[in-house]
Amino acid sequence: PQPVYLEDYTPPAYLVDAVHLTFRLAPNTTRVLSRIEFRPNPDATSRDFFLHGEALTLISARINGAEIIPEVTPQGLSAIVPDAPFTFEAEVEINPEGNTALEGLYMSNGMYCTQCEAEGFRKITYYPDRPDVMSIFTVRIEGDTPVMLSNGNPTGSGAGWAEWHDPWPKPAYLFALVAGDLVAHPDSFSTRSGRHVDLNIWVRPGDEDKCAFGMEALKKSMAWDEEVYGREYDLDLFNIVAVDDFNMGAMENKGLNIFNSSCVLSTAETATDANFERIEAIVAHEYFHNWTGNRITCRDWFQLCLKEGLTVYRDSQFTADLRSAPVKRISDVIALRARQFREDNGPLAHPVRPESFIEINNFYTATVYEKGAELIGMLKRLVGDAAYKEALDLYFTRHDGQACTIEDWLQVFEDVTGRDLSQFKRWYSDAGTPRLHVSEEFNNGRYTLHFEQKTPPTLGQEDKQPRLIPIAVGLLSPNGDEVQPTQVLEMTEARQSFSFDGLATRPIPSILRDFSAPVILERESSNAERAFLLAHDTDPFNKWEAGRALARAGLLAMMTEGAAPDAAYLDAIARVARDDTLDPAFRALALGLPSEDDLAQALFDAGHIPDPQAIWDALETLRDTRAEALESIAQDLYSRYQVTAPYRPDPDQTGARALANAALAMLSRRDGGTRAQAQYDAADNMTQQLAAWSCLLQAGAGAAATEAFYTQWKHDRLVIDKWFTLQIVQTAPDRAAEVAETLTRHPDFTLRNPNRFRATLGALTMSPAGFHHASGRGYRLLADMLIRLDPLNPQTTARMCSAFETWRRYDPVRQGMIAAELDRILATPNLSRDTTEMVGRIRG
Ligand code: HT7
Ligand code: ZN
Repeated sequence: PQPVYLEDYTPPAYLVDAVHLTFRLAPNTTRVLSRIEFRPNPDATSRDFFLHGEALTLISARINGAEIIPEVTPQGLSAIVPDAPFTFEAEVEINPEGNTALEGLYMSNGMYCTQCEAEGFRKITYYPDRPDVMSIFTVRIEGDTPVMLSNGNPTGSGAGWAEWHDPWPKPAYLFALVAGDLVAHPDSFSTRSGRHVDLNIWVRPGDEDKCAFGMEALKKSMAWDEEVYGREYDLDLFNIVAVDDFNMGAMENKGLNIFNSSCVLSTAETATDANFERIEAIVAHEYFHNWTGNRITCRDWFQLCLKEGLTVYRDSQFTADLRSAPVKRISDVIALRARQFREDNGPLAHPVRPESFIEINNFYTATVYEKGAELIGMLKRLVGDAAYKEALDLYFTRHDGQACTIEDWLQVFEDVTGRDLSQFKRWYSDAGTPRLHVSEEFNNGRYTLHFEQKTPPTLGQEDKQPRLIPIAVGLLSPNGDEVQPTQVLEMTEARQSFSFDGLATRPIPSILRDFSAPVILERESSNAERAFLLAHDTDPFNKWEAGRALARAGLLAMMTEGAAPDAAYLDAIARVARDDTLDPAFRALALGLPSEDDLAQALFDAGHIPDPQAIWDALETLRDTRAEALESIAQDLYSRYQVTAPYRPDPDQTGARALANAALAMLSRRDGGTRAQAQYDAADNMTQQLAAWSCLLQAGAGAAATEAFYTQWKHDRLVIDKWFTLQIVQTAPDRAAEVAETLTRHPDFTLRNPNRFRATLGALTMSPAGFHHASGRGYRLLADMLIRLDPLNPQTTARMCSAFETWRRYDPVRQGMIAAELDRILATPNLSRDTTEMVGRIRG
């Protein structure tokens, strides 16, 4: 397959004024009748008429009522058409039941549903399946299911049929249809201009009691978008449907969002605090797309970050407003480093706006989403809150109803501020994470920070020009007072210095506060200074960062110098744990340790070959030592932070449970799991039950709970996903692959459900010491399963291949084993385009 290039963009030859679709639903033989009103695009450079279409059986086609015999290939249909507006009609047959790729129209547990982003509509009917062709959709559904839904507003229904009309022009990727035996959890919302909106969450019968939290999240999102961005909802109806078999989290189809059931269904008994928070964020994310994505969409898929980066940024703001802003920022940076920095540092590195792709589904990445969101945050920091608001207002009025580019986005900021943002644009075009080196000097009351920025070469981008980096800096005096409040330095050169005058003593700098730019900060520091910042920094992010750096330095010394666990770290972290003035959720985060992957990269950067088992051993030693050193603190926290009130997934209770369960994890290393067993037996919610079971497994005392958990929850797919995952992540490295392999033979394991595949194989890759075990069994198992999954579901297969992306940092034996597995995958006959592209890029 040939790559597509951003620079080759040409406008569509024909525009679509209206499209009428009729679906005659049948599991294996659904008929789709289309009537599409085309008109030549005055801006086009060609008059060739081509409609995308894949896996369709063409029954008939007509132009202006006259039957035609078009030229049909596996990619689509071409025909000779009039040089004036015309009507194109077609009838095609498709097979939803046989569609295991979960793209286009497919069936999940007897329910018909669609997934059209990015290029799935072409599996439903012949159409110009590109986001810059926006049209008004009218849909008729015929079938024998009780509920039949599509986008927009219902316009009529009767026995065996329903009709829908969406008044807002949209690209085909936002089309949706759902039909099945569904029940609604209804509610309503009044917009600030007084529009009454009916809201529903549609679920399978039996799941009605799992919708209340998602519905509250939806109403909060609607109110927040009005208040913060001035954006109102624009239809009389907003539907959400929960689907069990889904490739990703959720999809923002106009007026008919479709959700992976794991991202919307919840009860106290079945979902953890983390699940609740994720559900709230995803409901918000999809809702926010109504303006950033749907009303203003992307001109082409290279512009994906235009909607995704902005919408991730908006959902982060929403969570920060509703919950704790510092805790949200720290959690986001942990995730950014774990997924995006890792991607940017390996063979899958690509710009936030890629310049070419073979399969667009492979570019729904942490770089496009999370780094894309970081770019919005940097812009806001650079122009200030007021100008950001003005620019967004201008964006919404200027581009409503359009398919836009990153140039359009940056232009509104330039117009509002008068700034030239051409240097900032490099953040969109250049791959790789900049390394920001800093050294300092103090002379006669003048303190100077010398910065140097360098971005390592990435494939096809050898030399990188300096970027505009906003660096938020504060200064502390040695007694802990802040002598320079946060100031944003704008670095534009490869090397640049900034001075602060009038200082009585050499200050301690707090650099990159709030993680003001997605860079790797390189600075010589001492453990004493890290402990000082952990104790005194007024910036919560850098306070947490100092603790993390202290832990990492200690772990690296253990691995490279055979040092004992660092007493300075144990001391400093004990002080944080005991400090009741600090938010419990912050303290729980501070008690976290660098991940195995994080340490592997740190070792690699320091010139060592990381040994996954040695990393795991060092972490275990530190955890054991810390459990001993902090035992009485842990006892105190565990008893004081028990939540006795009825379960609520709110920030206060969530923070208290996080801290108490961090304490339980320490205590279980001392008491063999006695307290964890008591918590397991008494738990009335999943957060407490899962935390307790996890501690029991860790303490080697989890067998009874493992059995009891399965017996209690075997009827609930989402909870059983947790059962698969936890057993694997809590198994010691030498047996993790074996346990995962055994679970792939469990009767509840299936390749047809992406959640279950991720719960099992994804869990193995989340345990680096197990996945990278010297036996190579982890690599073999993953490759075997990817080869089996690929013919069924290429999208999920390709995404999971990224487990191999860090392979070049390991020793020659591991590299040899991984290369052999990658080659085995690549040699598989009929390997999908998705997986071929991913494995090819990883293999290099
Ligand atoms: N815009 C959506 C991205 C998406 C997707 C979702 C579900 C299944 C397949 C998908 N392909 C692309 C989700 C979002 O970012 O909101
Ligand atoms: Zn999105």
